[in-house]
Parts: sequence; C-alpha cells; structure tokens
Amino acid sequence: MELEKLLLKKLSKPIKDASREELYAATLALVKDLTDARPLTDGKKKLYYISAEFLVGKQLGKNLINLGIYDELNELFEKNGKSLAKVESYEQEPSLGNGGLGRLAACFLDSIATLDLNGDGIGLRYHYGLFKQTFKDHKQYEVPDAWLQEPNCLRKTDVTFDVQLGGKTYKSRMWNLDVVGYEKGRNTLRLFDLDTIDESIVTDGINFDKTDIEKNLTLFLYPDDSDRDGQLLRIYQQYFMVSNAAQLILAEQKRLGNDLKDLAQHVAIQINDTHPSLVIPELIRLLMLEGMTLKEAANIVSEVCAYTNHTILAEALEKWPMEYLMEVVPQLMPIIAGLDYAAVCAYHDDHNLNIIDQDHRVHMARMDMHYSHSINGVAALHTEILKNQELRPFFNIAPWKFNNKTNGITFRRWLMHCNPELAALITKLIGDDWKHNAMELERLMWFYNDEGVLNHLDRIKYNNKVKLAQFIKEKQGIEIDPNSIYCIQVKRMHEYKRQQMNALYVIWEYLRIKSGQLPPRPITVIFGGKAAPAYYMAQNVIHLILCLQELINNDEDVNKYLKVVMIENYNIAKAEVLIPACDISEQISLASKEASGTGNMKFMLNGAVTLGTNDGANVEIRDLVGMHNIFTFGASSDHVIHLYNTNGYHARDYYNNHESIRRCIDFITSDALLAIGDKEMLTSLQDNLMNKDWFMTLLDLDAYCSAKETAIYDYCDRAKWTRMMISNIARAGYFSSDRTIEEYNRDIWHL
Ligand code: 26V
Repeated sequence: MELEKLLLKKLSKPIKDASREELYAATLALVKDLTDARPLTDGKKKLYYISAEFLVGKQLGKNLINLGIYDELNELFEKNGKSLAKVESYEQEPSLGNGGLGRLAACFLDSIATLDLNGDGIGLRYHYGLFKQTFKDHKQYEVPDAWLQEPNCLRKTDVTFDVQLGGKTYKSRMWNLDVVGYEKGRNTLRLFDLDTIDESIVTDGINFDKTDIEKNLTLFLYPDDSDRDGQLLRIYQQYFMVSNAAQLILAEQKRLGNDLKDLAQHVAIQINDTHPSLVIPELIRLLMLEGMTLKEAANIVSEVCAYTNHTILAEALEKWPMEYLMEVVPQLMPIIAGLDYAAVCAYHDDHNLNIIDQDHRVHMARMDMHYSHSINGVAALHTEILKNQELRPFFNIAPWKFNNKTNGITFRRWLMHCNPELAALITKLIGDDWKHNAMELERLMWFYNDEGVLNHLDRIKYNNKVKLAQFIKEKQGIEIDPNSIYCIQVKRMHEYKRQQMNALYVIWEYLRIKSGQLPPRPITVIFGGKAAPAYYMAQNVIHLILCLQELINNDEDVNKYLKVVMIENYNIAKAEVLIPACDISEQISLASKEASGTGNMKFMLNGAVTLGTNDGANVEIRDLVGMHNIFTFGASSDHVIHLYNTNGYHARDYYNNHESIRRCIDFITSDALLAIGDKEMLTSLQDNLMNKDWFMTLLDLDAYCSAKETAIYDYCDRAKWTRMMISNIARAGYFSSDRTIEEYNRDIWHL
C-alpha cells in the first residue's frame, strides 16, 4: 500500500492507464528517492576501485531487488495488468565494458556495497558503450549504442576538475551512479566526462574523427586503437580518468582533514588491469605539488595502490611509446622516468624489470608491480602462471606482493534476478540464509536423492528453456526445441576461447548425422559474442558460425537432430535469458589462456554442467564439484606452456594425421558452405587453422568431441543428470563475489 502511494506520487495517473515509458520513469524516480533515504557507507579508510570498464547492465531490476521491493512492485504491476519485466526492458543497457573485466567490476561494486564497505568506483562516462552488433550477409556489423536516453540512472553533479591533456586544460564533470547493496550499504560509481562531447561527429558505423579530443574524448568505450590516433585517444582517456580520480581522492582527504602523509591509512586504490596505471605517477605528481619529494610520494603511493592482472595475453599488456606519452601527458614523463630510474638502480641487472625498455616503450604493468604493495591474479591457476612464468622476474624480487583472488559473481543478478523460479525453490528448500551467506547453498546436497526436488529442478530448467526458445524465435526468427540439449558458449569472440573448436564440432556432428549416425537426443548449439572490429580472425569465426546456422537449420535431414544459433548482440540482458536455460556450459579455452572466466560460474549456479578444459576457474569448479559433476578434456596448461616454449605444436600434423579432423577442416570450404558464405573469409580461416592455429584448436579437437559425446549420453540419464545439476548449484557458493570481496578486504584493502 505504502509502495503504491509512493509510486502514484511519481505518476500523474493510475498505474493501469500508464504507458511502459511512464512506468519506467516513475519507478526510476522512486528508486532514486529510496536510495537517497539510505545512508552512504563510511569508515576510516576508503577504497577507490578504478576501472576503464564497468559493465553494470540494466539497473532498475537489480536496484529493486537490493532495495527489497522487487516482489511487491511486481505484484502491484500485475494487479494493474502491467508487467514489471516489460518496464525493466524499456531501460537502455549501459554497455560500459567489453566483457569479463568490466562485468567483474560491476559485480564487485554490488558486493562492496552489500558488505557495507566504504568503496566507490571511478571510471568514464562513455556516450556510446561497446558497439551494438548486427548481422547481415552472415557477417558482423557494428553500430553505435546510444544508451544515454532520458531519463536514465545517472545523476549530474557540479563537481569539476581541471585536467591537462596535450598541454591544454579541459574541465571535467563528474556523474554519479548509485550503487545500493543488497538490503544494506550504499556507495557511488563516479563517471567522468567532458561537457563538450559531440555525438554528431560519428560518421558511418562507429567511425569518427579521432583527433578532436574536445569532442571525442569519452564518445566511445575502447575506440579502435589499430592506428596511432586511436592509441593516442586511449592514453588521453586513461589519463583523463586517473587525473580526475587522483584529484577527487585528494580533495576528499583534505575535506576530511586527513594529513596527506597518512594517505595509506585512509585510502586504498585498486588498479583494475593496466588501464588506470597512470594513477601512480599522477598521484605522485600531485603529492609533489603538495611539497613531498619523489621518494616520499612514491613510498606513500606504493602503500596505497594494488594491482590486479586479468590476462597473460601479450597483446593485452599495455606498452606505450614514450613519444606518445610526451605528446599526451608531458607532465608525467619526468616522474615516470624518475620512477624507472629508482627501480633500475635497485635491480640493474635484469632488463625485464625496467619500466622503460630499450625501444623507449613504457610498460604499464611493470610500473604497477614496482609501485604497488599487492599484485593479484584472478584464479588459482592464473596466479601460479603469473608467479612461475609471465611475471617471474617480479615474483623473484618481491614474492610477498603476489596473491590470488579467485573471481566471483553477484548472486543478486545471476540468480535472484535472472532465475526467480530457481531462487524460490532454493529458499523453499533451505530457507533464505543463502542470500547473505552463499556457502549455505551446500545444504542443497540434502536433496541429492530426493526425486521430487530433482524433478522440480528439471521442470524449472525446462521452463527456462521454453522462455529462451520463445526469445530466440521472437528476436531472430529461429525455432529451437526445448526438448533438445542446449549447449551454450557465450563470451567475447577470441581465438583463445576457441569458438572455432565448437564450430568444428558442429561440422563433425553434422557430417555424422548426414552419414546416418544420429545423436541420442537432439542438440542445439548456441553461440553469442562480439568480435573486435579489427580482429579479422574472430570476424571469420562469426562468419563460419552464421554460415553453419544457415546450412544446418535448413537441412531437413539434419535439423531434427541438430540446430545452430548465433545470438545477435550478446549483452547482459541476453545473458540473463541464456544462462538459466543452459544444459551444457561450454568453457573450452586453451589451457593457461583464460585467466579465470566468470560465465563458467554463472552457468553452474543456474544448474548447467560444465564441459571445459582445465583452465582458469574451471580448475576450481572441478575441485569443488568433483570429477563426476563436470566434463573436462584437453591438454594441461603445463603441456601447453611446454609446447609454446619448444615450438612443439604443428597444426599441419594434426590435419595430415587425423582423418576426422581433416574432414571437418576441409568442410569449411565445401561447396555447401561456399554457396552461402564469403570465399575469402572461409579460406582465410581454414588456412589459419591448418597452418598456424596459434591457440591449438586441433590439439584438443578430438578430445573435445568425445567429451561432448559423453556429456550428451549422460544427459539422457535424467536421474544422473539432475544430480549433477544440484551438485553444481550446491557447490557454487564459493563463487559469490561477496567471498571474493571479503578476501580483497582481508588481505589488501583493510577497510
Ligand atoms: C584484451 C585485449 C585488448 C586488445 C586486443 C586483445 C585483447 C585480448 C584480451 C584482452 C583481455 C583484457 C582483460 C580481460 O578482460 N580479462 C578477463 O578478465 C576477467 C575478469 O578477471 C577474466 O574472468 C577473464 O578470464 C579475462 O579474460
């Protein structure tokens, strides 16, 4: 009743007469009021989580859950013939991230607030988030994603700072996004922008003039950096972000009356990958302006800052030419040079430790490692690889800095919001303590032999599969069978994640069906993911998948047993429909390459069984659920690393020596596929797989196809499979981001 009154105050008419847009605006305004009524978190020490990406997804539903009014509002809408889900879908998704790294930052903000910890996020207010993906002629096209429609979840502030870019001064503006925790806690995500950004400079697709900083600085997330202007713009963005961060932090400290010499007692900064690394020299610069020496300032900043590494892929480890930094941030170069000198003096015998290398490039991760007190990887295996391989020289000089923080996900979005039926069943079975302590999910094992519960789980899965089928039919016009086995691989398109291996499996299965060997149950293979615009091999893989979709779904001999769907524009909202509907979670990266993965955790939490390599957090999933509740296959990370070190992998040998592999590869340029697709793209993909295959697809292809066959047979044993489902859900508690954040706080932040 109370809620209804509050809502009606925001609405100038009865709920039943209001449009979706009016209900959205009213609910949004109500959420802002309720948020204001909740006190901000505080404490003696404050965390600043600085990140170029916060892939927060739609805010309305999540905030309603965290404010504790989702169910009540849902009922109120239903009573008036309205659907809250439809109102939620009116919101534009803030796609302010590429993938795992940005989504992790969003889950972390949710957990930091929920644990009532004093911590804000700092990032950029991109006008267009990650591009919107469309398909035409079986290819990906990119269009701008204008998410900043009014009204939206941001709040404009009058906080501004002067930032020097390329010798000119620009005035920033801070925008706030509320971060309300589940039932308690409230923090803020600070997103910085310029008032002068001009959206009209975008020409066709996502192209724009990259030289006009005043108009384009925060126009796009990760603008294409394949050319010099793109790279300079990246540095402009990064410096703009951290200069605002450093000024905000010092202003807050001064306002609190804290002595800057005691900064480390009051401030913790987490550097999310190397994009915010320039915060180190910028903070030092500002502290020197306050009268400190370089040495004093560097010591304090090292105590404040902690660095998280999210990848071992060389191309993702940023190294900026000194000449670029001279152009964009000349004020920082003397400081970086000073920091390098101090580090080099201490460790002069190992060039791998230099911040500035012999080619005059500045290694951002090396600066982070010298001038942070903590260096962490994001899953146990990843951290071991950092210590023993990638970052070994740093581990040798400062082993105490290294620690692991296995990633996590927020169960508010990835269970309560996306799978309310399952959340309700869990609560019915074990009460709702699991909402505050995810390890309580273990209690579900009491029902391991309870046929009624297992059948109920199965029914929920089936309902979610029906919903996904309707969704795909409505959005893409493709019909899929909810009684088929849904195998889902959704994530960014990248060769190391090996969507191409899954596509080769599809070919393998297709050829088997064509030859009369039918699977025991129909299979639906679902893909989804965006490819970077300049990443040709990833574009080629999308092309192959879309060609297979066309061929297979229209082949009457095959489509009763096998279907392929490539989801267009995979994003958070679509993930929330896909993940609860999944039977087999595809986590098939080349061992050692996926730092952690977080999709793997979301799928297991929703009762999917993992088919995966021993990579990233899959290893920890395996250890938790046990070998009987996961399907693992493929070369070990040690073996893969050995093959790289010895140049021991030759794709050609696999092609020549294995007939089944050869048939799949040859099929990429078969008449059937060439009749649908682009010869150049398919040939180039085929050529790459046969002659280069940097991520060793063919090494694991046979093992993958057999493991998947086993999984599909096991699926047909319903009693066995539903037990695997409940085991996975019950063991997912460890992957709550609440646990991850408690560990960051215990070991690094000490808030
Ligand atoms: C960035 C880039 C940028 C340049 C082109 C190639 C490339 C390839 C990979 C990346 C990865 C950037 C960092 C990242 O997103 N890492 C992901 O972080 C997740 C959260 O820790 C983790 O679960 C994923 O395994 C990891 O890939």
